[in-house]
Amino acid sequence: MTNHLFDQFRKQMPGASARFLELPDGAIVTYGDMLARSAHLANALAARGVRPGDRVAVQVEKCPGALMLYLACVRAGAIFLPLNTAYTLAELDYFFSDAEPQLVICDPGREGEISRIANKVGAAVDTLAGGGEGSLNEIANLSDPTFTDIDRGPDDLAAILYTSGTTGRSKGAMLSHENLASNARVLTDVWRFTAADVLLHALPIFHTHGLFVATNVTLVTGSAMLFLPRFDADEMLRLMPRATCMMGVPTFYARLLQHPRLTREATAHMRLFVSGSAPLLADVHQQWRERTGHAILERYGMTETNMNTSNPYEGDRVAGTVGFPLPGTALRITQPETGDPLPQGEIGVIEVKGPNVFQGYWRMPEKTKAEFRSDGFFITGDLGKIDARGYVHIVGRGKDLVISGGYNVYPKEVENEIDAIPGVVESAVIGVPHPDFGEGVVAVVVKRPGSALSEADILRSLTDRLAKFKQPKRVFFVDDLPRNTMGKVQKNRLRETYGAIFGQS
Ligand code: MCA
Ligand code: AMP
Repeated sequence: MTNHLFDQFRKQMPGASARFLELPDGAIVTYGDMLARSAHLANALAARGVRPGDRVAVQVEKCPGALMLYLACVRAGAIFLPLNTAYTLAELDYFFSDAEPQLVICDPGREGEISRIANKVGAAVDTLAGGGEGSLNEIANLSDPTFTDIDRGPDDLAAILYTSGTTGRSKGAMLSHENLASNARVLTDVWRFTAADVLLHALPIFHTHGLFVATNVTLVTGSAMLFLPRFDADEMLRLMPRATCMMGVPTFYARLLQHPRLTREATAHMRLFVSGSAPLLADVHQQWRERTGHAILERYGMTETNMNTSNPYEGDRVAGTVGFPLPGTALRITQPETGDPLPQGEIGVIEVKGPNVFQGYWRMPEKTKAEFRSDGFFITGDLGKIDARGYVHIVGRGKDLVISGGYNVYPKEVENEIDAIPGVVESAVIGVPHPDFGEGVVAVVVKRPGSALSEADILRSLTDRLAKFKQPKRVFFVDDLPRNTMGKVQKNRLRETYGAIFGQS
């Protein structure tokens, strides 16, 4: 039997007693523990009726068990569907109806409310929590500690990750075993990962960065992770002397720079700091270098493509650029409307092609077709250019997207929710500079004449509808939205008006 992705993990797997995870309290999960627990859980999934190709939707707090569940799904040939713990029931309802999972796994505290929406699509519900509680853990405890990995080829799906859409509807990006395996192998090479590495892991494990980039690179090298439940600057600095590398969103770096204990000595044991998911300010790059002596390595990726580019391990890590296309990934800059390649140095849309690029959007063949050129290049929607030395620069977004603390927020989705509030005529949602989150979400709203709606009313209405990170940090009321002659809302003018409200411009 071959299981394409898990076989890649097995290749470099060290002995059973080698450390895979170390928790903040010093508890260790060895590679042997990982093999046994993922086998227990894979057997539990099978016992719950999960068959190869079934979707397993998971919304649980970050804990070793959640990571084992990902590996159990891979081994069982199921499609892992991780969900941000911030998602509301309304958001989950959409994901379940679209993905039609066989099984939903959630925190024990949410079982009742989640069961109500999962049952609508005929999905069974189990629970799992960090302390070992939960119905799936109970079934796993009673099942076999060995499991024969299900046969899966390179093109079989390993995961579906939902990514919000410019139309306001989330799309499920289908990622194959080889999409994930190829990216893990390439990143291992370009970032020089070895079995001796210890990765400081504080990212959530329901998105590409923390789940695939960090975890899969660790697994294909047989290295270890210091596994934190969440980002905490004090904890990061306490553990850094025992780590060799860290992966983070720019907010991690901005927050660590606020900490007085961030010094050359505190980072002396580290060999690599990687940043991605959102633009890293050149100023943060510069300050980090001055305080620690390390040049942060910035890379660029997407849920649909895994990682596309990286600054070099050896050579100049240039602030404000995302480096070179990864080996095996072709990248070009084109004229957005026609797809015609542009001369070097000109700004256009970034397109990519390679084994890292996803298989399309779940049950959306038309949408998938629209995002690819006829020669197989995927249109990222990011605007960029390539400089004379070959470094890729991201200079803006062709898509209407806000990135807040590394989380994507599609304005259309938020506008749709605000427009549905009684008393609202229309709204425009924008991102403006924010000192902590990079960009902060702001809503500009036109209300009906005589309506007494307040900022607090709008925010209250969104509480059960949208994950907290998507909710506007501020709401402003105006009589009219600025529009161009075509009637399109001029968001650039709104960004100018509200650009300094978080104390930055
Ligand atoms: C939390 N809040 C946020 C965010 N996170 N608001 C806006 N944007 C956010 N990212 C809310 C909280 O609910 C809270 O609301 C208030 O803001 C302050 O929360 P705080 O305690 O300061 O936040 P935190 O819990 O410390 O979280 C901040 C964080 C976290 C550590 C930056 O958001 C995070 O881990 N981000 C990483 C996201 C990530 O992994 N992205 C990768 C996606 P209140 O006080 O009102 O309750 S993968 C990807 O993008 C591609 C593929 C790639 O290239 O990697
Ligand atoms: P996601 O949908 O969460 O996968 O987010 C992908 C988007 O994040 C990309 O299309 C980019 O707009 C953005 N992104 C990721 N890494 C970087 C980076 N290093 N610099 C600028 N934008 C980035």
